[in-house]
Amino acid sequence: MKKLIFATGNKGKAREVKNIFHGTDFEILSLHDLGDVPEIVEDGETFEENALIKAREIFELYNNPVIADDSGLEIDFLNGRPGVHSARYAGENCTYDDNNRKVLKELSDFNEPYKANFICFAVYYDGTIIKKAIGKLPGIIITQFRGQNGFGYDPIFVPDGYDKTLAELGLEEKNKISHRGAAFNKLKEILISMEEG
Ligand code: ITT
Repeated sequence: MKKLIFATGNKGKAREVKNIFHGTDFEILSLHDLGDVPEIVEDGETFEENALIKAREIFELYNNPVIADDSGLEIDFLNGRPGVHSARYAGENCTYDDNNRKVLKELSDFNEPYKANFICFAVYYDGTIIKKAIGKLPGIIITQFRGQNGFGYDPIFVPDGYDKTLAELGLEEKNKISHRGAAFNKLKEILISMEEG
């Protein structure tokens, strides 16, 4: 097995990405698995910059190939916010619930449907090589919270073509359509071909 450290402290993301790499020769270890989740200052202006900041910092710490993602929700009426600020949109130490409520409060000035896209920028870094992949999931924000699965904005996001929120879908079902599923499935294929030389 080839060890890949997933530079995330987000347990929801770790669960999803481990499922994507299940059955491959890659073993995914999250920062929680390694025991320590260092504070990383994500001060990039784009998802790409922040994903690379996380990957580089964790590579320096463990000297082992790393994968990372920076992701978020871009809402049309909010000019792409919360975007790169999705994790702490309602402030330092806020909960997912605080973020969801803040988004719904801001959207209450507009008329439905509230169009949005989830974006995931995934990277691989091994000290020399950088590989990148992006995934996107279009949908709408709804004003009622529905479902218990997933994390973050999942309970208020209904993907286009679905009538369930992401929090009402199972993990595997979410991975088949999600921004993270798309990005990491692409990255996985790139890494498998790299291994095959
Ligand atoms: P790491 O940086 O440690 O990976 P994080 O949660 O801080 O964890 P990001 O900086 O990439 O991750 O912020 C992503 C935020 O965007 C996340 O906290 C959620 O609020 C939201 N988000 C991203 N992907 C999501 C998904 O699949 N479902 C719901 N919300 C998501």
